[in-house]
Amino acid sequence: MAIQIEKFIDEKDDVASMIEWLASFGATESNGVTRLLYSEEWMSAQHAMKAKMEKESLITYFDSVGNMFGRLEGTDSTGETILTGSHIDTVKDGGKYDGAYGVIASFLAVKRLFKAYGQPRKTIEVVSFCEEEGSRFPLTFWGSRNIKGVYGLENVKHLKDTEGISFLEAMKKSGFEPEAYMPPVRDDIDRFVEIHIEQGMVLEKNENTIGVVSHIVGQRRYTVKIIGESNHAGTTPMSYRKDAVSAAAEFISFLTKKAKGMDSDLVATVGRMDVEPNVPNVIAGEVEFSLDIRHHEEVILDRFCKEIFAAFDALAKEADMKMEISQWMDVKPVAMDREMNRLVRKIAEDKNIPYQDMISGAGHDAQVFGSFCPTCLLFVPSKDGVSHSPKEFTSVPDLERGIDVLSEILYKLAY
Ligand code: HGY
Ligand code: MN
Ligand code: MN
Repeated sequence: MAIQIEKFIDEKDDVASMIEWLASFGATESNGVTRLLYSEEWMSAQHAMKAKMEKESLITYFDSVGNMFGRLEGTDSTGETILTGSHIDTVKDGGKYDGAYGVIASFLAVKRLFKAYGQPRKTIEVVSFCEEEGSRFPLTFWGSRNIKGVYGLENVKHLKDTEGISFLEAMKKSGFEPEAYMPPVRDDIDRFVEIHIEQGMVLEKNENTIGVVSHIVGQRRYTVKIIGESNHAGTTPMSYRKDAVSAAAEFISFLTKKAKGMDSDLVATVGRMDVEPNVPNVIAGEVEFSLDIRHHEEVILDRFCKEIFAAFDALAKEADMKMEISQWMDVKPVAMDREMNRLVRKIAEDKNIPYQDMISGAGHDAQVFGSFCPTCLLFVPSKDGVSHSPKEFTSVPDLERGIDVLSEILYKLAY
């Protein structure tokens, strides 16, 4: 895959220009971005970001799964590294800021610190994680979970995307040879700092600019398959049908009512649905849908999942249909580091930037690191709380104040 990146290196390096520049890799007609793991757009974005970092004299490199790093060596030889960054992949037709802002902000913060103070005491690395969303293959946090040794090739060798392309094929095609895979586990990461758009409406509603995340919710994702019987839409009486779509509709309306009734912080989403044979005059023989369930308390997640799957089982039996449930994500709720959050609040106060503590309803790479090292996650506001959409937007002043606070945190940690 030929990567032509020279033309990108001399862009202006202010945050607004860089957001637009990075969004040009995978730009969609609706002014959104689709940059799926190991796609051409993904590859070009990683290489272009790498070239930017090289231009600022960072030592850049890829690990064996496509995480890309820009390293600013520290003077002391403890070997400990302060890692900062976010993910480069996006959802389909997503926004320009989700993940990308964190990579760009970390790069601009380190560039600013290097220009102002030279070499840090502790090494700082900017990371552009290869994948966080789970939007191409049914697996999330492929980048950060490799760095923490939670994932390896074992977890992906059977996976295929919706076009039937295997994970390993896609990995190889984008230049990361599975045969050459070396577990990119890092044990030198002393702290991890991520800045990200909030993707919700809390900060905007409360007129705050910085969100100091106390916890990131736990998340479980499943694929539910209902096997009925396809038949003629005109000649099959209602009582003789095994209609997979009407069964799925019953499951989903049960699930939605249950979620609303159990706990105001519980969210349950069916985002993807495939119907077979998916034609108007045939009763659906099969339906497969995704399930995304989140809460910041494990005990609520457990209770909700137990109750809905028991009910699904009973509904399937009653309708004399088969049901298969496969779980492909189970991320625990994770608390962020209190010490680092105290530092963030102090910095925001000193800079007169309005802030608040909050819980993250979105998943982030910070929750992978949070169980291994002191980690903090900062938010900047999302206009109207919209995200995972081309309408995603954050104002330039908010983007810049986020970089001000991030620069200060990195200064305190590494200089
Ligand atoms: O889906 C999420 O929570 C995140 O945007 N990956
Ligand atoms: Mn994200
Ligand atoms: Mn996202």
